[in-house]
Amino acid sequence: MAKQRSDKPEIKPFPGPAGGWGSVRSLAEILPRERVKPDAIRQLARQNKPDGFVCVSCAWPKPADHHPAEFCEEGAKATAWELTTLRTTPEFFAQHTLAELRGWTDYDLEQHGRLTHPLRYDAATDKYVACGWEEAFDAIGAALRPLDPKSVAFYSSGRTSLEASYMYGLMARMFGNQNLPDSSNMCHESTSVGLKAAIGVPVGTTRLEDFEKCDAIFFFGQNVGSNAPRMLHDLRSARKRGVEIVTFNPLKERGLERFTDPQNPVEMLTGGETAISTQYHQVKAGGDIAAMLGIAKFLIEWDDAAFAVGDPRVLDVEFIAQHTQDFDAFAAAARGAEWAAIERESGLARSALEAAARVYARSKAVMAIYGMGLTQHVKGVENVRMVVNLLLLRGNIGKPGAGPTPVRGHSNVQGQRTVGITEKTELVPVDKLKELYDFDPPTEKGLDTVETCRGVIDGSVKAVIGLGGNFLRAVPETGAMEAAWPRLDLSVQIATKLNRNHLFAGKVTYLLPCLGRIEADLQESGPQAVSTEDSTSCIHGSRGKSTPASPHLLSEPRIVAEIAKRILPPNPRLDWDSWVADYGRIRDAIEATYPAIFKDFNARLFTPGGFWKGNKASERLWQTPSGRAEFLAPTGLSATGFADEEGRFRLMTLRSNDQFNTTIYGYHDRFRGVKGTRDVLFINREDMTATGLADGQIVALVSDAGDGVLRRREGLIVTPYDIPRGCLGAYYPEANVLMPVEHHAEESHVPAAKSVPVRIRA
Ligand SMILES: Nc1nc2c(c(=O)[nH]1)N[C@H]1C(S)=C(S)[C@@H](COP(=O)(O)OP(=O)(O)OC[C@H]3O[C@@H](n4cnc5c(=O)[nH]c(N)nc54)[C@H](O)[C@@H]3O)O[C@H]1N2
Ligand SMILES: Nc1nc2c(c(=O)[nH]1)N[C@H]1C(S)=C(S)[C@@H](COP(=O)(O)OP(=O)(O)OC[C@H]3O[C@@H](n4cnc5c(=O)[nH]c(N)nc54)[C@H](O)[C@@H]3O)O[C@H]1N2
Ligand SMILES: [Mo]
Repeated sequence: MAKQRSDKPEIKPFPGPAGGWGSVRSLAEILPRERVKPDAIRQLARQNKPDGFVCVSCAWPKPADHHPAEFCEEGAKATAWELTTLRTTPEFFAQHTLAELRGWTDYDLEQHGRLTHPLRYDAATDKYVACGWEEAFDAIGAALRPLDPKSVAFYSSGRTSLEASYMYGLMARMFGNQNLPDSSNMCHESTSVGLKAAIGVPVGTTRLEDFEKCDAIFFFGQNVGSNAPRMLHDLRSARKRGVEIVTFNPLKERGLERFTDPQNPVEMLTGGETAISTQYHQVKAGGDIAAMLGIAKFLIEWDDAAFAVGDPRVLDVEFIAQHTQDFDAFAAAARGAEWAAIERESGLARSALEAAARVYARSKAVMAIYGMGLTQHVKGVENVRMVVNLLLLRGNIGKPGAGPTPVRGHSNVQGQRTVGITEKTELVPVDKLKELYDFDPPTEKGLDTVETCRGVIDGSVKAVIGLGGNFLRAVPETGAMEAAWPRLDLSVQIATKLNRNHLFAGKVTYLLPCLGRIEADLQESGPQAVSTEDSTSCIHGSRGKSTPASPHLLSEPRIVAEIAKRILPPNPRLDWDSWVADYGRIRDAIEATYPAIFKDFNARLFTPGGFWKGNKASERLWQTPSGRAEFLAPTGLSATGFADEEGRFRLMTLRSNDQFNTTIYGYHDRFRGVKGTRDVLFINREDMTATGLADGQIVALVSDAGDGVLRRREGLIVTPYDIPRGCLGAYYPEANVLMPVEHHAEESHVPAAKSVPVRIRA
């Protein structure tokens, strides 16, 4: 097995840009390491192209006029990860007990390759054994049928196609619940809640062409170089037009500093790079509300002054009067905020915020791009509302080149919510479902991710089905969750590779291997395509062509249909088999359920650049209770949800440049200069000295949530780093053991992974 953790990790600053030769070298390492099939390179050429496949990595939009190679280093890694020739077979499981495998790292588990056979857990030997598909489905049905539907959770991860997601949500509702927790609950749920309340749509309002029309971009808490690298092309062209990019991030992330386009031979050969951010503000973790309020305070004060002397206004007063609600309360909060408190909470000087406000004031069209640095806080929804407040001040929503631009995570995470993966009744066309399928859809709110965790821990959740993902590893409170998992009556995981969730068995446990999106999916009517929705609400078809990793794999729609048939009474209105035979029929059903969005779905499936599902807020039609866009005065200046105390730090749990969520591709976080390890604790040098620690010393972190629960992560290497004082950084998911399940965003329940209260133990 290719272990590449080293005993002597190397931690030193990386001098290069994002992209550039570093990304080419990284690819040259990953392709052989995954021992990809010979056709992988041919598959890469089909990535993100019309009639090709939609990249299985991030959700950044796929342009209509694509590059010759419309993929990035990270996308290529994701493709190679799926097209590896390595296999995790029944022979492998015959050699290893789950107890033993629990001692392996996430990297080693997945690096062993694709799952090949359906597997049943055998408690007597503590091993997985191969089983037949019929046996698995029958046993799953037999375990589920007697359970109270309310005690079953149907988790899904945001990679799953629109087709499989629609079937999965429908199956849960027909079974009798809306317990549909998904990865979005840990991710952009703060966006879905915040934007919906503020502007009436749960998604961003911008599209790719807005990059060509904006004058400024405000960029909060998203690590573009690692997590949405294709956006670097859009940022680079914007910069070349003179667009100002003002970034707020506690860390100096390389992709936000400078970029060399690996697809531009001149840049590559001459070492040319584009500086990305024109201002870089190292805000404290949890300090964005204060920072944005500071900017708003300047704008409002300048506007007051302009008004007094009859100068042109700084705010878009017409827009505010015509389109918004509660401006006065927000303006009062901004006027009333003290500079000393703003500076303290944001960690930024008043002069720095003034510089940012100047850019904002002189720009006619501003995009606000953001990611997990805003959503994963106790006040994550308020963070999102502050982004909207800022945009509304100058009418920066619903005009070209302007608007909120949340950067979604998984390639179809936004789409899942569009087609019914949600625990919230108001997001589901209940009447339509009733009319189409002649049943009474449940109306009681279902369980989200945090509530599912609570339920697993307190025993009220008795079965968990996971359609993709690595639930047990991605959630908070992993210690208690792992301890509680064996009490489940049923644990079913549908997956492509072995991960840590699979190593915890319930009383009845199945691990079901499925096709990946890049693989050919052959059903009765012929080869099938699936579809996804990107971050800008464009819907794309995706056709896999690569030979499946094993002849025993089933597609996700087929697996869902087989489970559905075992747990639901026959329904003359719904023939699961015919849907599986031809996915076009699933799309017809999606169209029938959501006619406005999916009109002529099958005909439009392979529209270059995707087809847009529309967005009322971008037309300045506000589907809010007031019929207007809503300002919201923040309830406080800090997003952390806890008080500062001597010795208490704000831990940010971070992704490296060499992982996709819980999938660890390798141990090289190139941009941050970390090689050979993930056991790193980033700390400000002055904090390191003040706490009496030394560079390279091994320490532990303990949670400091004040709830008396001992949560501890050992073996972290103290690494002095350019990070604001009082903040720490460590890698996700290894740090999740430190996260209390109750430490989550207030309205959205997104675990507050970007400021976890911790203490250092030497
Ligand atoms: N290659 C790759 N691509 C991915 C993923 C991956 O793991 N690997 N994951 C996918 C998924 S599911 C998602 S959700 C996205 C995640 O992509 P991101 O949204 O970029 O998420 P993170 O990597 O967690 O990093 C968030 C950034 O926020 C900063 N930050 C932390 N706290 C704060 C704060 O309080 N304020 C501000 N302003 N910034 C802060 C961190 O320094 C970091 O740069 O990427 C998707 N794409
Ligand atoms: N501390 C901390 N915790 C976090 C975060 C954080 O920033 N910090 N981020 C959160 C976020 S934003 C997210 S989105 C979640 C991610 O949570 P999840 O989406 O649950 O996790 P992933 O790591 O993306 O899932 C990886 C697994 O998916 C399976 N898989 C891959 N491809 C396929 C496929 O095509 N079909 C099927 N059925 N399975 C497949 C593989 O078996 C692989 O092991 O984690 C959250 N947790
Ligand atoms: Mo995510």
